[in-house]
Amino acid sequence: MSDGLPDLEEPCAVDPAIVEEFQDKGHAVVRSLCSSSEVARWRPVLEAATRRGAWDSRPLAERDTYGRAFLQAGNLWQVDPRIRAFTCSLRFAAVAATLLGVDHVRLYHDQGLLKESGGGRTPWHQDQQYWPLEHDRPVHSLTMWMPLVDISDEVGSLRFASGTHLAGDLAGDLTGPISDESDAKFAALLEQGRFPVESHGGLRAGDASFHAGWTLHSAGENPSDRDRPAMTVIWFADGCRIAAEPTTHQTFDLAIWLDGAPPGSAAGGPLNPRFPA
Ligand SMILES: O=C(O)CCC(=O)C(=O)O
Repeated sequence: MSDGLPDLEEPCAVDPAIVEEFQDKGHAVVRSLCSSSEVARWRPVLEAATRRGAWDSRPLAERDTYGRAFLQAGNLWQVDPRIRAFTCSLRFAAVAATLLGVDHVRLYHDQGLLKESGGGRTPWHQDQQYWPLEHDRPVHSLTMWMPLVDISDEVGSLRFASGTHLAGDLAGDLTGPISDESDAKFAALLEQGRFPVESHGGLRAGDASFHAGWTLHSAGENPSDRDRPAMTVIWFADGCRIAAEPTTHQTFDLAIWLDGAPPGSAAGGPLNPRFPA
């Protein structure tokens, strides 16, 4: 227990069909990873930390497309000691390691993402574009995305372009920020039909989807009258190296999540604990 919050240390077994789905498609969902009563207790803590730490809290109308997608705040486990027990829980890390097919993962960072009522769509993007990480395994990083409230089909969960996890950098330039332009570029690519777009639809609070670093994904708008708080945790396979030549975009991640480690060195400083230790 952490401050009376539910303990999440018990590792949970993952159905082999889910592992196969993740490895084939680059995304999968684990239902009831947290129970509704666990989420009910964690939600106020995670949601309050996200609102407090939001990087851009201007009114929706004043933000650009990416800013309208959600309020976001990262490394919550560093700013609120209670959240360490959520982000660093063995239950989540064990699923991450099983899906990646490795013995150990390291924390990359966590992020609260709250899509406000009336918030815009999340543009198509590949997370790994920002991550200065290299490994011999093509799939070496992943994100857990857990809604903290039940989400209807109308709001929906993330949309994934299946198979893109093995395609690497689809934009062909690791430098572009998430924008209307990058969104249009990816949408045009998807129209060619090479990568089927799939969603796990509405989810219950405590269900969690997992997607690989290169999996192209987006999310719809929030036309409902309720905010959609979600918590994400991101890990990489133990053994990753810091990219030999980080791009301009990746230098932000290098400084914030990897403690400015030198290019080419082993990834895994004090901000990146290993699970299981
Ligand atoms: O919450 C969203 O709308 C998008 C989340 C996302 O892109 C991610 O977790 O990588």
